[in-house]
Amino acid sequence: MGNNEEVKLLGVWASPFSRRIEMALKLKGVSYEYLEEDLEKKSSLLLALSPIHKKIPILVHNGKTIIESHVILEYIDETWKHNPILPQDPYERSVARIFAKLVDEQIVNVGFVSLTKTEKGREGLIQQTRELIKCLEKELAGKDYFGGKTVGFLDFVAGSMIPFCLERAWEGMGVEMITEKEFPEYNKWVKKLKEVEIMVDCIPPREEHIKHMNHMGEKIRSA
Ligand SMILES: N[C@@H](CCC(=O)N[C@@H](CS)C(=O)NCC(=O)O)C(=O)O
Repeated sequence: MGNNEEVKLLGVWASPFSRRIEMALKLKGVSYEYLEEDLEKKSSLLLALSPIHKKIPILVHNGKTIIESHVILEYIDETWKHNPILPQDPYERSVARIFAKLVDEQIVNVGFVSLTKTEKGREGLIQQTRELIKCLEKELAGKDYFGGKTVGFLDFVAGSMIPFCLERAWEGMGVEMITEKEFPEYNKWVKKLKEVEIMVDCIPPREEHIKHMNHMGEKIRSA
């Protein structure tokens, strides 16, 4: 698949936004060239491809540039139609998109702001994040994955962001965020994600990732 096509992904190893694109490409079996970016010193290719946004991930497919991870995921799904990523049913598809927005807008906003605070300022934000994650807990009830029996759009968005990024950041600060007792469905889902080869392939190495998130948090707090 994709042998005579040009598929390039500009990403960053620790970024959930580019990791989720790799998950989708792997699910589709599309071969791609991965180009690691340094966001402190963005490459001329990145700036040429995305002069306004200047962010990763960027997908290049046969000379066309696609940006914004949700848009890229939809593009991949519509271009390579086998192993669908989004639900086939229009209502379920809308639900998946709305939950993906909840993750990337609300949960990310509150969850990562907690990193910028000192211990005292953190607790309220952490509690707010937990409340938001309860919506995901409900959505997972009775399912293996958000996508049902197989992983899909929301598993990529939420999976790359919450257990394999945000929780690691909190862990670096000594906060146990989403306990088994309070979030049994969520924790079952995380275990199931670790059984999926394409997901495991895209999870950043744990210790290095925690260190990286800690370093970012310290940098923000001391700024
Ligand atoms: N909404 C974007 C977010 C992407 C994003 O925030 N990328 C960050 C890295 S994690 C970035 O490239 N930041 C560079 C910058 O802001 O200068 C998406 O879903 O793709």
